[in-house]
Amino acid sequence: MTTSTEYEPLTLETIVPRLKLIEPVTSILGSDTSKWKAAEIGDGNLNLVFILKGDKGSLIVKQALPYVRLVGDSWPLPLTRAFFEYNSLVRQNSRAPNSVPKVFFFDKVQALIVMEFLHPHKILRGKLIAGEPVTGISEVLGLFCARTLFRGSDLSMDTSDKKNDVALFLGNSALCDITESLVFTDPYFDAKMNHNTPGLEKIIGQIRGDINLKVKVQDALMKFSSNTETLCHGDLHSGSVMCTTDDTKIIDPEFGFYGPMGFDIGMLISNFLMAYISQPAHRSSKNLVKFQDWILEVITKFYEVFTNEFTNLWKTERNGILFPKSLFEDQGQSSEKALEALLKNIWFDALTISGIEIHRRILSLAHNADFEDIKDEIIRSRLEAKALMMGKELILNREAINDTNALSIIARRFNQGSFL
Ligand code: SR1
Ligand code: MG
Repeated sequence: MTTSTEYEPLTLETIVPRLKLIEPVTSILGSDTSKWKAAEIGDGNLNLVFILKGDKGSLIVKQALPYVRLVGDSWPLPLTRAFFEYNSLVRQNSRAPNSVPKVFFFDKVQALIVMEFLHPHKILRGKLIAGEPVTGISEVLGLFCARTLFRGSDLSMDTSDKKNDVALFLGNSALCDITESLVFTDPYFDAKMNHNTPGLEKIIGQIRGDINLKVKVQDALMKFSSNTETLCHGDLHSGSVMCTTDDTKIIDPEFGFYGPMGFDIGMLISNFLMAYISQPAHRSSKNLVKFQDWILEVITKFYEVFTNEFTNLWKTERNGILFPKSLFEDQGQSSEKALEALLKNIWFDALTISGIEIHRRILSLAHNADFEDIKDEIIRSRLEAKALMMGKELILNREAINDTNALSIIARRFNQGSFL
C-alpha cells in the first residue's frame, strides 16, 4: 500500500493519506480525498476496524494489531492472521458465493484487508439481544456451512490441493492456540484469565469435578488439533454474522483452520442456544416466548438446510478421494449409509462443541454480551447456571440427542429449570 513498507497501525489521522493511492479504494470512495471521512468502529477482541466513507461510497478497512486488543500488548499475536482471514474469505467466496463480504484489496505487510461495507447490516448478537428476527437467516447459514465444509474437504477437493492448503493453514497456529486454551482448556480449571459471575461456584465445581466430562472435552480437542477434515471458519459465533431484517452475511474468518466438520456448526448452534437461554433478561414476558421459539426454529431450520445441501453436494459433487463413486454407485450400490454415518458424526461433534462453547463463554476470558450485558448479577448467574448445566448435558449425553427436535426439548427443559 501506502507510505510505509514496514507494518504500521493505521490511525484516524493516517488512514486517508495512506490509502489514497490505492486504486480499488479510490474507485469505490471517489478520488476527491478531501471528502473522505474515517471512523474506528472495532469492538471485537483483536483488530482495528475502520469505516472509510467518500462521496461515492464506503468501505471497511480491517487491520490486525500485533497483540490481542482485548488484553493489550502484554499478549502478542502475529499479524499473519490477516493473511489467513484473507485466504479464508477468498475460499469462502468461491465455495459459498454471496455469503461473505467482497474483498477489494489485501496488504500482507500491513496485515490489512479492504472489504465491502455491509450496510445497514448489524451484528447478529445485538439483534438477538434486541429481539429482532431475521428472515432467511437459517437458509444462508445452512447453505454456507454445507458448501464451505463439503467443498473444503477430501469429499470434494483434489487431494494435493487439499494437502497444500492444510499445510498453508497450519501457519495459523497462534489463532488455533487461542481456541485450544480459551475454549477447550481454561473453562475446566482455575486458569489465570478466567472470570465468572459470583454465585456460580457450586456449578463450576460440578463441571471441573466431572472426569468424564473433561475426557470428552479433551477428545474433542484432540479432534480439533488433529483432524484436518475441512477448512472451518473457526470462530462462527453470532458476533461473526451480520444481518439486516432479511439479509445475512458471515464475517471474520481469521481463525480459519483445517479441522472437524462439526466445529463451525457446533459453535453456531451454541450461540443461538445462549441467546435463547439469556432472553428472559432482555425482554418482557409478553414477547419472550415468541422470540425464544423463533430462535429454536432457526436452529432446526439451519440444520435441515445444512443436511439437505450437504446431501445434494454428496450426490452431485463427490469427486474427491473420500467415499468415491467407484466403491458405491458405480457398483450399483447406494452410498446412503455412509452419508448417514458421516452426518451423525458431524452432529455429535457439533453437540460436544456446543456444550464447550457455552462453558467457555461463561467461565473463560471472552464472554458474550448475551449474558455480559445483564446488569443484575443474580439474574445473570441464574441464567448462566441454566446454560452451563445445558452445556454439560450436551457434552455428556450427546448420544441421546438424535436431532434438532431432541435438542429443542433439552433447551426448553433447561430454560425452565432452576439450578441455583
Ligand atoms: C483473545 S480472543 C478471544 C476470543 O475472541 C475471538 O472472537 C474468539 O472467539 C476468541 O476465542
Ligand atoms: Mg472475530
